[in-house]
Amino acid sequence: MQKIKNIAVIAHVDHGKTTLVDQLLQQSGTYADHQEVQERAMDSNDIEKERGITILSKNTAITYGDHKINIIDTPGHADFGGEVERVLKMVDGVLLLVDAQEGVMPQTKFVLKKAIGFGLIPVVVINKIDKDGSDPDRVMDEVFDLLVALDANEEQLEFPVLYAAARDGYAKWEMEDENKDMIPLFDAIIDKVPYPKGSPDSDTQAQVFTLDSDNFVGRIGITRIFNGKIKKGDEYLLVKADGSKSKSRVSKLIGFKGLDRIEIDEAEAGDIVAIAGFADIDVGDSVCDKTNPVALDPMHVEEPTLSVIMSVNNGPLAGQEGKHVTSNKIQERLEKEMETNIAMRMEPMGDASFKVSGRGELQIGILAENMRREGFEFMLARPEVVTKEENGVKMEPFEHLVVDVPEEFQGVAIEKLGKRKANMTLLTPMPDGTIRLEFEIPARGLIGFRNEFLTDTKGEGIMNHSYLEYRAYTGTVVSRTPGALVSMDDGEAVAFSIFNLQARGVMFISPQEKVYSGMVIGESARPGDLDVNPLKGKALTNMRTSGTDDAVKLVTPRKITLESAMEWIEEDELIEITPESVRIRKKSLDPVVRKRMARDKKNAK
Ligand SMILES: Nc1nc2c(ncn2[C@@H]2O[C@H](COP(=O)(O)OP(=O)(O)OP(=O)(O)O)[C@@H](O)[C@H]2O)c(=O)[nH]1
Ligand SMILES: [Mg+2]
Repeated sequence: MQKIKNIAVIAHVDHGKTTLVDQLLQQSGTYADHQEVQERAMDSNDIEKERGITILSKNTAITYGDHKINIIDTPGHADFGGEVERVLKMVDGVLLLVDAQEGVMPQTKFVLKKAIGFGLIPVVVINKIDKDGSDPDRVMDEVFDLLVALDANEEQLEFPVLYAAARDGYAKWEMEDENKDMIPLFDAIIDKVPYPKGSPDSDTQAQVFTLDSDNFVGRIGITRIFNGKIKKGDEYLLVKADGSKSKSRVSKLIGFKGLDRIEIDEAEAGDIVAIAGFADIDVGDSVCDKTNPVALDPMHVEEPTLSVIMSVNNGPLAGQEGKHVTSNKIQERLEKEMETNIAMRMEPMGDASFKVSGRGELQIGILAENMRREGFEFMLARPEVVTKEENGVKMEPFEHLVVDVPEEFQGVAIEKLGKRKANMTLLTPMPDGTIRLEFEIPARGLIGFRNEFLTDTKGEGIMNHSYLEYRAYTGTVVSRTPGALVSMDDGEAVAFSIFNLQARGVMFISPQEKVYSGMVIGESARPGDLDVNPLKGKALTNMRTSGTDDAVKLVTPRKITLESAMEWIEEDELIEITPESVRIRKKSLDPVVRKRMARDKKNAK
């Protein structure tokens, strides 16, 4: 029987997980000599590469001595916490990375809490010790205190600790030790992570934790085998979360080796493999012995906390840029997403609209971004938190928020967050002279906050948050103050009008861009919406947009991205998303209707 170790690498966003996996791959000699490998090799999809973040957890395998180590790299961003939750059940140990300067952050708490809950003993890696501001002793204390706060048992409190600079390729047991290689970390994995339980001689039990597809064999389930064996060509019973069962033959069995996948004939308890041949295989399904099936517990991950209405684009420019624009196409795509993404939900709402729920704006934003890249066109409304009722009390999700600000911005940060119903729990002066403020805040209070915070702190503030728990509803929180500049006509924007409108606020559009009546073309400098005309053209004499002409200087417009729009919009606005454009519009394009609505709202107050 092969000696196997299964580990997941977990941490707050950017603490160096994927970089560490790079080094483990390289230093284990898993790559062939001539193999060219990119930095952060595990971040393989386009959006991951573009943004330098991990979105989907991915697995790889290395050999070290006579051991095989299966490693799952997980995302650190709070919105993808569901990925981490489901992966933790598949491993027997975790490497918990903590940035030697930033220390314990909101998502460190979230992932460690889950790991402790599964009974895992973390191998703590204090990473980035090469950084100037690093303070490994302080960070080590923070990790210990966190484990105590999470009710870790005695065994877990005796967690091993290493100090590392993943980027520079070394890890060591003591700060005084020489900076050499990753061998101490490999040894820690071999010594400290328990071997898989289960037996190859028992009846087969395996569980799917990720889906993949292959052009030749179709759907592939990446599975952890807990008991027994899986053999190519043999028949197994697939048991779904709802208890339904179906028999199929394994048409292809795939093992992992570094970034490669290799066809194998057999795998046994403890290993992680990919199987093909089950047409409707899903995340969470159990693959069982066909005569004596004992299904594993279906996977539970925390429920979504944020939802947004996605609907068919019905604006005047609809259908001009997208390939898939109908309600049917959108529904099909969303249903496909929900099969693999167990942290998200989708519900048709009628009227060609769907409620899509997830962990946060980024998770929903990434789905929307993927869809527009695939040629979809649709609209999104303002994100809303998912409330629920418990014993007759309305509950809403709360987040743990950490902001790091230079001292002079401490006052404004506390004041603004106070208005958003945040409750300060901790204030810590950091070694680099900044102040770390910690809060508990209703998730609602965070919608649209990032922008305001960055402006208030002149771009120097850093904020991080992560899901805490549901608590009693806290009443209204403030939202965006500035109104919108709304176009009152259809056509192409004219430089001269934009030039004149600049005094009224910040523009979102450039000359020649298509606009329509009811489209939001800028942020007003004052509260309350303003209908404006971006088409009023003086003849284009003596005017250029290239900036070479002194006659008209246009300020660069603020770029509207999918995520900045989700942060910015109000309840009566929508984002129009196509493969080529992201526009903001009023829900009601008719100015008369809007006026009436505004008046009714005012009267209601
Ligand atoms: N100074 C320093 N920087 C590091 C070290 N390890 C990683 N980094 C940098 O930290 C940044 C984030 O690294 P990643 O490996 O993408 O971090 P991650 O934890 O995988 O991030 P997510 O998957 O998005 O949560 C990159 O710019 C790395 O080059 C280190 O040891 N020292
Ligand atoms: Mg990563």
